[in-house]
Amino acid sequence: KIVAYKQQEIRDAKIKVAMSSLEKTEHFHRTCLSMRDFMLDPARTGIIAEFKRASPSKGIINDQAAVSVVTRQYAAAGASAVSVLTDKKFFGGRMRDLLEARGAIKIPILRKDFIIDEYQIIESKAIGADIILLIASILTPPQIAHFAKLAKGIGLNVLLEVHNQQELDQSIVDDLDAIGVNNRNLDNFTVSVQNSYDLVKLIPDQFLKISESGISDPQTIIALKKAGFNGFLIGENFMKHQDPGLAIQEFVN
Ligand code: IGP
Repeated sequence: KIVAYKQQEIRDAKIKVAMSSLEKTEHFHRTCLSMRDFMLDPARTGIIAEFKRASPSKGIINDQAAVSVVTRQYAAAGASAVSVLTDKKFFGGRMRDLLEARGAIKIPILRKDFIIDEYQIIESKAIGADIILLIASILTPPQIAHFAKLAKGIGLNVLLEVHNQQELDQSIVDDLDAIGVNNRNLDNFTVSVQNSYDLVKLIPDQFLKISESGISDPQTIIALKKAGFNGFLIGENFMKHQDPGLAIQEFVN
């Protein structure tokens, strides 16, 4: 009991230190764009278009594309938001990529990374992100509740990613804005959009519903929309082309 209380005290102190240093950065005090407004805007597509150089399952996908050019083209093509990988080891991303995207576009930016500590949430605000990702499979339910609350408290939007009903049932809290069903099985990397159809009925209507991964044709989006999804996270299908901006344009037309 003493240990738990000390841990809490130390955590609070660390958050204070992180806040007071990152508070001085350019983006920390900007007001985040509303994920909901952009996802539900009838003039936009509901697509969250991802900038991803590499992935554990595919290796290098695209090491030529420039983040500011591509994200601007994503936004111009009607994407509702842009996702930028900031994990270096597995996805070839950098925090600088997100900073560059922030300078290029005025639609919400999702920081795609493995968030496991409060520091990363405060950091996400400081680099200009609007949305953070919380992955249910790598966090405990109390962590999800705590991280979501911290993020909302500094104005960020929160997307919770789930893979199955158990994760969904045990992770839902009011501080979330959106729930994403990942169609990719993280153990063996197989992709099945059926996972989205199976879980959508179980997501309460107060949350935006996002289908993630393995979406490669417009027909799938039409079907997912019919099933109740508001958002569609697409990475590889655009990034595998030399010109991802052109790929999204052809996809939406
Ligand atoms: C995009 P795809 O199959 O369109 O490239 O998938 C996105 O869903 C995927 O990159 C992703 C991801 C994640 C990456 C989903 N959840 C968590 C890193 C961490």
